[in-house]
Amino acid sequence: MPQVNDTLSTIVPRLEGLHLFHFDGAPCAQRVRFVLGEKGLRRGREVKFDAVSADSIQGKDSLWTSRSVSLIKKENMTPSYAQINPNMVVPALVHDGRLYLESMDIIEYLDQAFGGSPFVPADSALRETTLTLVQQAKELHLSLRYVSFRWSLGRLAMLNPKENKNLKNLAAHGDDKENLVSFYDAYSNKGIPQHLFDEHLLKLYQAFNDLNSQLRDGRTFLMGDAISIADVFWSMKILRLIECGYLFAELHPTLYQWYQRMVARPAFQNEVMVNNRMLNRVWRSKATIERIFGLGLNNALHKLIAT
Ligand SMILES: N[C@@H](CCC(=O)N[C@@H](CS)C(=O)NCC(=O)O)C(=O)O
Repeated sequence: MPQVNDTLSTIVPRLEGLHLFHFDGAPCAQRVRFVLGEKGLRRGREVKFDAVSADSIQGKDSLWTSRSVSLIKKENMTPSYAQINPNMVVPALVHDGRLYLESMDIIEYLDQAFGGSPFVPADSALRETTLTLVQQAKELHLSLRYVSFRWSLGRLAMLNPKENKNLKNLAAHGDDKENLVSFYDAYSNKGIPQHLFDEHLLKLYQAFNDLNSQLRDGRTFLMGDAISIADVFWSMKILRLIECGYLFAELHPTLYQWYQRMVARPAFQNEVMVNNRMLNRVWRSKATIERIFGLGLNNALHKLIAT
């Protein structure tokens, strides 16, 4: 069981039912919301992420309580959230007072706890190949971060010296497995340099090319006939990159068709997109305008491929 046994948080043990600490626009949290939806668990009420009033801690049947942690307001870098998730990232799931971190472990737990068609296959050979593909997606997490921070956030998400110091203090008492300290230190000083953007955009392009080739045999999902955790991880990456102006339909058409099958699923529409549509439209409009002026991510990628 991927449960965290030694939480420092006084909030976690008090929560009844399902509570998800997440952010609407964060791909890592979107993965978990998607699987919750696929398992028939719907989003219930919204409460402040650190609320502990008698009403807010109660669980409701088939509904999960949404505890949004704003990455824009840097609520993930506050002492109360760092006690819940010492890595200071979303998502985190609590089920009847027990804490689960890491989107992959959370999805595996949801399979065990709520049944339904498994996202992590039971067959050991299939499980291994599925998790290899998930691992590949995880390794590209940093690439997505470099590309999306340079393209969409620019200077907006930089930390000021006080925030940077605060992050370092929190990390000194936590785990910082996602290396937020080194990332924000470099990014807040000089942004994301062009060479890193280019290198990571190419890495993503090559990975999507490989997936596109694999899907040419006509399979419905990445691992065959059944949807799996691999589909979940990769589709959320694509969602974010489309927002940045990456033209999948043009560059990886078979992969794009598979992605459309994911988008058409009710869980994608209801749990991934529902509160994310506005922001999604804003990013996509920005990308379209940039494309018209010959700027933007897709133009950058075309130049890189041509060299
Ligand atoms: N390995 C973690 C990664 C979680 C992660 O990096 N989450 C991002 C959002 S996709 C985050 O919270 N970032 C906070 C920040 O950049 O300040 C998981 O899969 O759960």
